[in-house]
Amino acid sequence: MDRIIEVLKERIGEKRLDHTLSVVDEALGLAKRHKAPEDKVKIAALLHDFAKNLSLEESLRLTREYKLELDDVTITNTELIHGPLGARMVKEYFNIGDQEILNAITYHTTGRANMTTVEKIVFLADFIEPGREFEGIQIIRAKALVNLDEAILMALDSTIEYLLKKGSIIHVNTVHARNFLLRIGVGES
Ligand code: DGI
Ligand code: FE
Ligand code: FE
Repeated sequence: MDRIIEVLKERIGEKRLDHTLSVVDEALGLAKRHKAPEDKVKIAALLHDFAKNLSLEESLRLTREYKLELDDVTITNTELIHGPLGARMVKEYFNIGDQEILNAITYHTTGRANMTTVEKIVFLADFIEPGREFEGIQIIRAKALVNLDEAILMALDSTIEYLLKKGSIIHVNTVHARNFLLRIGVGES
């Protein structure tokens, strides 16, 4: 744990380390609340933004080096590439073989259909950690304590609205994540 924090400080800097440690706290709280494996949640939360501060150029170089196969939306967007690239990097740096931890890191920005509880918690903790501030966040924070799926649906709606307003590309995994929840009846009163 201490070693990981030392490496993180070097790699992502103080400010993002603060965000990361808030995500760890938030994620551990959710894991206790929803009875998820705390060890996995902790490692995934700690490493979720490992590739965040790399330039697109450096990210592409590493993507080639690791022979990572990424879709063309992910590969042209620094906001999206840091998830899958980060997962690949921490696998190497810290010898992490647990696929659920790696998936939680890979999909923490977009979400995806049929997430495991560990993936859901990392996705949500990143969204609602105390440093985040945007309209409607209080409702999502409160919802996350009682129902992960409903909170994630709200988070996805909020992200999609934000991306629409900005005129940004919306990754299909974000849409798949939302469609999946709607199909299983989440959000119906
Ligand atoms: O890395 P963080 O800043 O802690 O948070 P994050 O990994 O959730 O990244 C958030 C950014 O990613 C935010 O600016 C919105 C953007 N984003 C999320 N989903 C999508 C997306 N951007 C695009 N273009 N498409 C998406 O589907
Ligand atoms: Fe991130
Ligand atoms: Fe983050």
